[in-house]
Amino acid sequence: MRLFVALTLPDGIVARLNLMCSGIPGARWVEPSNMHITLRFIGEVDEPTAEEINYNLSHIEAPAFDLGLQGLDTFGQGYKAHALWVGVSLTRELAHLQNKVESAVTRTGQPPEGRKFTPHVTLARLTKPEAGRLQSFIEGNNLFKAGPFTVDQFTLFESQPGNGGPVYTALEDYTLT
Ligand code: 3AM
Repeated sequence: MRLFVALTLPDGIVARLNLMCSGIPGARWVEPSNMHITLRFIGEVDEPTAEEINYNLSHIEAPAFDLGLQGLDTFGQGYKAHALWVGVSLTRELAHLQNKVESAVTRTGQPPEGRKFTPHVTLARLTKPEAGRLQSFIEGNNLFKAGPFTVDQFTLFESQPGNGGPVYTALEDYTLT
């Protein structure tokens, strides 16, 4: 099974994000029900490993915290941009939780995440976007701001391929104190 750990977003914020999702030809917009903040992409694991990951995640003790969304950016630049996303404030509490999740996952033998943690909500995946259209979309929406909202849980998701893109299923929620 293909797994990842993420934070879900309040419905009102998802609705506002979804309102932004048009106006870039060729963009593959993320379904509102799929919007999230990834803490750790795990990838393909067997069932015993998934159970071990679930066990470790369920023993994480961390406080609930507030989080805000702000601004737009891309992974990759110009016509090489491949993901368009809304930024997430990297607070001390978020970094703390992400560290604990990383350690819970790597303790099961998964390779460590090599990339710097850039918390974000992906709005669209892009393939060779027209740079001008992308730039004007970013300029037109860059003042986007949402929250702060309270994060009081995190979630283990399974990702399965579907006809209209991946289908994410929440397997387990873990409460923050
Ligand atoms: O939070 P986002 O939408 O940016 O891109 C995938 C998505 O991130 C990412 O994991 C999240 C849930 O699918 N993802 C998918 N395959 C990946 C990989 N091989 C990956 N992240 C890193 N390496």
